[in-house]
Amino acid sequence: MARSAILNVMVQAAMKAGRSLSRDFGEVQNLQVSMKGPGDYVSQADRKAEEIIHAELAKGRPGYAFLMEERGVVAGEDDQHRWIVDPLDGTTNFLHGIPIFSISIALERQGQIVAGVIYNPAMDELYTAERGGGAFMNDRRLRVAGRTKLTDCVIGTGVPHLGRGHHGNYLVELRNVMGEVSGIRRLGSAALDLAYVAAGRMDGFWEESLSPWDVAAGILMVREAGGFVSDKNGGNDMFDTGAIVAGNETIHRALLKTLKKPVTAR
Ligand code: 2AM
Ligand code: CA
Ligand code: CA
Ligand code: CA
Repeated sequence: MARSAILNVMVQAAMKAGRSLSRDFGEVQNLQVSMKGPGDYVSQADRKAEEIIHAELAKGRPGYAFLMEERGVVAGEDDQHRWIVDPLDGTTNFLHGIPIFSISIALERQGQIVAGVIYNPAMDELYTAERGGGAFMNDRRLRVAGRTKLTDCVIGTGVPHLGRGHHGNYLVELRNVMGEVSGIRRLGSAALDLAYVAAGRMDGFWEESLSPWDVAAGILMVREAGGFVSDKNGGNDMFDTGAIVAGNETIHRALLKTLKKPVTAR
């Protein structure tokens, strides 16, 4: 599979940052951990990885703007292009020595996501997608799972921290989904959750209170693997609402319906 020049720039940045994360993994005592908000930790590992990605992308495509989790907005002269970067998705896992974390890099052109890279350095799994060009894990083409009955499905989710807005309603959603599926998984990296849906490892995924850097690359990954992604109303406002629902066409629709159900009696 030949990668485009721009995807190569993104892959190089992700792999270089991945080497930095791998060096820091297990060194939590040296990482100056602090809390940004309820349950939201940041460490030197996040900041170093972000530094590397910023430098690599700015070198590869000078002038593009950035939206990065730790630095925030970095303006660029080029108003057509924007990088959306999460240097370490799954910081909580990382700091606990759980090897489920990733780097997520997306490129927007005129407001449309055109390329995405998600990399899990601990498992050396590299997910790439380009608009119209399909999604890949390492060199293997990805396709979402084909299951069509929720009862057969493994569904990923993110459990919102107590301080996050929709915490109360989440328990209702979880109970409703639990009652209809074969299993629930909570990986702790929204970018990897979406990559796993693209790879057909999980049949679907939903979470709320996410930020653009958590989902930008993953949205393209799932769509390029033939899947469907929306906000909780079936619209395309994932960045503004922070909510995301993903799966193949049938499971995506079924999840949207289940998530709207009121509390069910037991
Ligand atoms: P992070 O590790 O980059 O912060 C897990 O449910 C997902 O939610 C991850 O993508 C994680 O990204 C993000 N996340 C974790 N804690 C969060 C918080 N307190 N507020 C918002 N997002 C959070
Ligand atoms: Ca964070
Ligand atoms: Ca994140
Ligand atoms: Ca992060």
